[in-house]
Amino acid sequence: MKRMVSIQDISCFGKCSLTVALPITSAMGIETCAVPTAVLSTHTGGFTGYTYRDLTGDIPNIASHWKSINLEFDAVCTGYLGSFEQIKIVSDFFDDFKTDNNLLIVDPVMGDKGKFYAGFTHKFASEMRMLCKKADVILPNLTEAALLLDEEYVGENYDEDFIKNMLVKLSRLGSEIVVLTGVSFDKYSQGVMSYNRKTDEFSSYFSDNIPGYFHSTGDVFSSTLSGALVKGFDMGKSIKIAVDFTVDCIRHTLGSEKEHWYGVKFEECIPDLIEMIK
Ligand code: PXL
Repeated sequence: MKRMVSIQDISCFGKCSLTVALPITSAMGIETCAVPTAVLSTHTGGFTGYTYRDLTGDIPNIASHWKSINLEFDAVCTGYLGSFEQIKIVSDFFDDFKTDNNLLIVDPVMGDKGKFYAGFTHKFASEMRMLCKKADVILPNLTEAALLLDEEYVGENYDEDFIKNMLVKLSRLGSEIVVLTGVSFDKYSQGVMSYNRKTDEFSSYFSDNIPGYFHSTGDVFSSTLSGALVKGFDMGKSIKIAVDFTVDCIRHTLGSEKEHWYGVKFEECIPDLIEMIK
């Protein structure tokens, strides 16, 4: 059985981060171990008055206990990190658990639609570059890519050459593979473009562009992609599974966006995911 670690917050209500990663990767048949970076009563995307308990100090203790019982992982995946200080601690966690065969996957969660999520700063973005350097795979959206490269967010004003150039620059941060999400060259389709620095190859996969904003779809995508890679699917197939499942979850939520504005109804789509990985 494959085993991975997911390092991100637990938002008790709101369906993102760990409450998305655990059920999705478990459904894929992977033993997933959680390192919660913070406990929030809800996520920060549209709620006010949420509680926030920082767990930075717990992470090194969890790591040293796990080392003492010789735990090993097929992948270590990171998402929302709650504080600037956590990036360094997660970087030490990578050093503790990197092996010759496992994957370090970083989703540099910082913002979307050209804006930082609540509480994030340019200082955080520059520290995040350091974590991306250690990763095997990074999964930024276009906003996070611009922040990592310290460039202007261009909105929808880009073409394929611009994205390819961005992918190459992102790979120079240090990771072998870059998967850029939320790429759309026309109003009908949206998907991802990726670049492998070792083989110098680009690839892309697009699905239907569904108008609207759906919270936490980045977390659904990154959990599914990480799970598929851990299961042993190649990058192309893993991207296809992750995009198709994310779009499936969005379609399933259409029509109930009013009550379900805070996250997609991924739970009802889990049987489809199990079919996709058969
Ligand atoms: O989905 C990214 C995310 C994760 N965790 C928390 C968030 C967000 C985005 O808003 O607020 C706590």
